[in-house]
Amino acid sequence: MVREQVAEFSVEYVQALDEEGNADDAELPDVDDEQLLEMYRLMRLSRRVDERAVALQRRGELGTYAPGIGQEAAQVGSAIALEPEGWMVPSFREGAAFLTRGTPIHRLLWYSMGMEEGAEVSGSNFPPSIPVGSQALHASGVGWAQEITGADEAALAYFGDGATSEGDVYEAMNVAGVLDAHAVFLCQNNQWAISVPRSGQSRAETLAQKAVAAGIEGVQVDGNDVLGVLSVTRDALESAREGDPVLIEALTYRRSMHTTSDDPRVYRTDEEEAEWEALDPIERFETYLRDEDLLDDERFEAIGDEIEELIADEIDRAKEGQTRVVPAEMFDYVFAEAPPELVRQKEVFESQQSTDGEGPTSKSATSEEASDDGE
Ligand SMILES: Cc1ncc(C[n+]2csc(CCOP(=O)(O)OP(=O)(O)O)c2C)c(N)n1
Ligand SMILES: [Mg+2]
Repeated sequence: MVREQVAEFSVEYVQALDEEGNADDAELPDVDDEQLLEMYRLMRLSRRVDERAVALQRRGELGTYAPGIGQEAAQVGSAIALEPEGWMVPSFREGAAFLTRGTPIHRLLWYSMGMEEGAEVSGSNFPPSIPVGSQALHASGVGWAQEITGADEAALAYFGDGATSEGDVYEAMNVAGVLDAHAVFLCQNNQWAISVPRSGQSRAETLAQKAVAAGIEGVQVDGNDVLGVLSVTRDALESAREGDPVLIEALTYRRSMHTTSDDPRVYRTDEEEAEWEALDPIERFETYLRDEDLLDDERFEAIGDEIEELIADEIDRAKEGQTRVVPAEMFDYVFAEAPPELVRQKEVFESQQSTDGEGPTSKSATSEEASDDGE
């Protein structure tokens, strides 16, 4: 009889900035001062956009919105690592990543206002993907194409902890491994999938180890440490460009609601929220920047003022541009030629709308009286 160990694995955890904002020089990525400040600005901008968007939804000016509050480091750090030519393949909570990739705020708002224009492919960014985990397969496809054409680029897929329980994500990693796809899979483990906690998602000690079955590398990073995320994602993209896909598990926390249709108070405790509040990614980075003499009170204020002004302008622009909302458009644009079943569903939907007396709506820009400053 033979009995021997035939495989073993371990998972590394990376952190460049600790919980108090102290840097580990060995793990610091190569970034200049200007880039550091830009990352900080993007993190604050994303948070304010989320706060304002939730306030707009509460006043009926926006549809469902999924804020990424608490996940700014995981998104900004990784999106900075992705070169502009690299493909971003997001899920539905990637506002900060979109902003980092240069998507204007009004376009993000249009998506939640029901304007198809908000879902257009822009630059090398895929539109948000609502079916959980499905976009991981799209990233494998893009990454495979890059391998075939010999492109020196890679695709970066975003998904959550909950998505790692979906077959799509396993399939995506597996096929990426087999085909040498230029793909990085970034799991933002924000501890919750709506009301299902991480412990209810998988018995696996880490989500990064889910890479092992696909034969690809898996690594864990402190997802509230923007510099650690940047460093790990850069390395992963470099490896992916060589045909070696990587799964990154970024440990973070969804500090706000799942979406504006959710109330987390019914399934989680104040103590847990307070614990993670103390680990906030923006404050940690701010401490680091102040210690490095890159940030003082004056600059802090100036960045905040500039952000408020930009968001106010962009909200106006979103409202002015929201000239029409055509719900039946949800049946368009996925297929070049709609399959018969979809054509049938669209007809039923449109006939129901006309009997309800609710045809395609036309909404003109409204001026706003109430305050929507999100406070
Ligand atoms: C295939 C599929 N199943 C269920 C849903 C409903 N749903 C939307 S988000 C979500 C939880 C996702 O959790 P996670 O992957 O951790 O991402 P997070 O929302 O935390 O960013 C579920 C179940 C969906 N959109 N798609
Ligand atoms: Mg989650």
